[in-house]
Amino acid sequence: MPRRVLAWHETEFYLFFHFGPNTFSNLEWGHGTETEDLFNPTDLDCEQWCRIAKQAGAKGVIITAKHHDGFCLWPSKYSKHTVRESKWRDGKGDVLRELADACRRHNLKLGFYLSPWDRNHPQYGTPEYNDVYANTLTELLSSYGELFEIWWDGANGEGPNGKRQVYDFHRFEKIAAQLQPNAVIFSDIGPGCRWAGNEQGLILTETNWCTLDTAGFQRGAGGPPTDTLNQGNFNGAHWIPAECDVSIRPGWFYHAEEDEKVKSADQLFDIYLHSVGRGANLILNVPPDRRGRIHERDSASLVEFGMKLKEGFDNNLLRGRKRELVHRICLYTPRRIVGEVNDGDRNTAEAVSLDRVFGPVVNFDLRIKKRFNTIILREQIAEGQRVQSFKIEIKKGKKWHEIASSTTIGSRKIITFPTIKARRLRVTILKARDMPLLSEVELYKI
Ligand code: FUL
Repeated sequence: MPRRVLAWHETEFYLFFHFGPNTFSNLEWGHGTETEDLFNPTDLDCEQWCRIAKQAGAKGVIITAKHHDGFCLWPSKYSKHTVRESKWRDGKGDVLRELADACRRHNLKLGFYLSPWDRNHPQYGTPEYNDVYANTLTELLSSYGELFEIWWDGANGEGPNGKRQVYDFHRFEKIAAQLQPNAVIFSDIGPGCRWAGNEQGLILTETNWCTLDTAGFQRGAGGPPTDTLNQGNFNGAHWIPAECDVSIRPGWFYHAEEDEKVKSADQLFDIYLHSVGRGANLILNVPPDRRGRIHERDSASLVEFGMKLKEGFDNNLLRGRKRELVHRICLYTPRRIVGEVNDGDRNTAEAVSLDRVFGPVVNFDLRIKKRFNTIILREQIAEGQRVQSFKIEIKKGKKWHEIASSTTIGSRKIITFPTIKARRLRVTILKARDMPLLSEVELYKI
């Protein structure tokens, strides 16, 4: 599996910034006819965006470099509808430059949303627009340093001349691969990662395969059914993991009337458990306001959420504890993947034998009874996704009692249950398509 894919999985949670003329017109889908002067943030502060992203525990950010209205947040050579034509900073501003610099200072990864649909560009709906998009993409991917993701939304409406575009995605993918070989491309069907089929940020069931069949499907209206996008395909031909997108507010862009509707830290945490905790990545939209700052309400929720994450997952009760493996394992040694499931190292894994005699069981002894309510399992996805079902039990007296069971694991599975007190705990892999490789098992009281 390419390094960029593994790096993408480890990025796990990042912020999305929808920002542009819609921020000032109060629209969600701008018409493309807005005057450039409409875009006029009074106090743009990308430092503040990045500080808050860090406090929330995000590892990166993605911004709408261009949304459907066609307005470019940077002075693109290939458009006349950009920050350059606006009075903001006398036409000398560049939002992407400020954000890229702030990301570098804060060690955050960066990605761009470049809407293929363009309601402003005069050539949209003609073959020439594919040249325009290819040039714009080339400019964007060569000017702001390394990117971790490129975002292609599925919306494809009509342009100013009433025509829809037939996109040359194949050409765009080639440009991306050449200029940003470490970036993963998001769209409904990848090729890097897939839309999870809803905008609530949720994997809806316990099952989430990173593999997907894309043959015969297209981006946008021609995509796979949303439940397939949500769960993936068990025998899917391509590694196209799910990315869950959701906004901290009802809309994607900032609207003052939604200030009272910002999701709470608890709601965000619940979304996290149902996205990252089900093996997907989470992209959480936080729209900057008309000042060009993240609104106080949003930042309060995000900072509290970040603390919940940090404190909740700070003390892994299995670290340093004696772990017994009931059966022994054939040590699996291609490359570096030998290690223990409670060594805190994502890059080491243990093979759990599916041998019928010994049983595919990993046992933990906490030495004294402890209270806990959350378990995290991680699979060594560098070798693929294998586990189909598993259960977790605690020992009460001489008997084992099941406290939870589930299906897939993948990059990360977080299972929560009412707090219990126990000394012995075991994880049993019930079904797997191949020898299960667990890289981590963690236990918490959150
Ligand atoms: C969709 C767009 O139409 C929405 O405006 C928003 O950008 C969302 C994330 O993607 O395709």
